[in-house]
Amino acid sequence: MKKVYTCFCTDTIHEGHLNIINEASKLGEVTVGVLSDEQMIRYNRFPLKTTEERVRMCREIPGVKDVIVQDRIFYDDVVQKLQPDFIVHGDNWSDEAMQAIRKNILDVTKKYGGKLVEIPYTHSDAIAKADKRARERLAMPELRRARLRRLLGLTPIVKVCEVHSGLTGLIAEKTVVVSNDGGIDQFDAMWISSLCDSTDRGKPDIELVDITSRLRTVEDVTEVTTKPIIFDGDTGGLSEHFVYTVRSLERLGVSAVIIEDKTGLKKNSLFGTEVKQTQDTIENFCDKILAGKEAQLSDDFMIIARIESLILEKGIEDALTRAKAYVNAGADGIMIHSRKKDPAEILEFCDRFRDADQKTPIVVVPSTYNTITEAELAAHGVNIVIYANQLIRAAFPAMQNTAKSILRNHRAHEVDRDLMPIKQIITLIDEI
Ligand code: SPV
Ligand code: MG
Repeated sequence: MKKVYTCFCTDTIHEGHLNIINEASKLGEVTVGVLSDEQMIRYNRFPLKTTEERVRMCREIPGVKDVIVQDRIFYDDVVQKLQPDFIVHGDNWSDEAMQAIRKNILDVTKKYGGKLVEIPYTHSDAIAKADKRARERLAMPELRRARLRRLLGLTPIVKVCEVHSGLTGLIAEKTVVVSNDGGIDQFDAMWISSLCDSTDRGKPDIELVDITSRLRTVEDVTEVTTKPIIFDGDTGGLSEHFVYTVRSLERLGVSAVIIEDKTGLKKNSLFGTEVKQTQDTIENFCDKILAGKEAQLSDDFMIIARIESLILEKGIEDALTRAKAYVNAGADGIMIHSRKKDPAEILEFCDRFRDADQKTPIVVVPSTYNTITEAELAAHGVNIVIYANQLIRAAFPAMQNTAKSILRNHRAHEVDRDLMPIKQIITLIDEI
């Protein structure tokens, strides 16, 4: 009997999968690989069912002899172990990630004489609808909100991209690449930055954009995405106001709010001591955290305390004292910020904080110390990395140069080669 292998990364079995099993069983005895949760989130979408539930689901498919967990998106390990005569896959190699997987299968099967059998993909309205529904379920507030905590247990470091609109939300949601180290990667979550939300409205980052407008941005993003959201709550305002913000964010399905320990007129942290900024007292800030935790209705929402001691040059001891106090007051995580180019002070803080506290998640925003890699941050105990402003910093110069070119040339012809084709912009929203 020949050995046949196919891998599923799905929560629901539909006629397309049944067709694959049907075709596969004509070739021999079928083993189904179930892609692990850890790999599903790098390559596909967040699974609605756990790995174990998906294994059970595949065991029930008639014609399946065995089910195993495939814990890498690339087939090398599992195929070298099983040495199947045939690997069966749909012929829907539509993007760079899928093509990298196909190349990997061809490379690994060549080594021992296995064969890739490509089955025409089953296109049907029912499948497309089921797939769309499954995606849309992920956007439901209860499901979306809980997923940040689940991500913390699933991946060495949660990668978060700044978004400030529906369009940037779609970029964070849908961009999947083959990374330079050969893996497949995508962002895990989104950051609604106060800097970028303000900048997009042409306003300074001084808590001038009111909370109702900020929540409108959250809604613009939630309407078209499914990934978890971390909201930049600035100082949180008065405790009496912060409790309303917490409830509103929970209702919208936001997973976490980060509030910073500053008071009075807030300025962007990256100004550091160049402008007047006042750090809150430990007591006041702890009271605010406590008020937020008491107001919170769901178990999964997180209030993360952001420490500005390094930004305001108060030193690591002060940052560590505050971190301890904020965790004791109920903070579900600590964000430590720095505007140095060198990550040394951040790493020292993380190492010392981790020595005393192995549990509380650490969040960092490496905007200035941007040579550090995610793996290095994770090695120092960091759990969440936020890329806080790169999308808007990319967009502004591109738009400004376009405006300049039109003015200089008294026409738009010269700049056209730098732009997305008209045909693409009118279909973009359906395609991305
Ligand atoms: C933001 O993105 O708005 C932040 C991070 O709060 S920073 O701009 O570095 O202060
Ligand atoms: Mg901010």
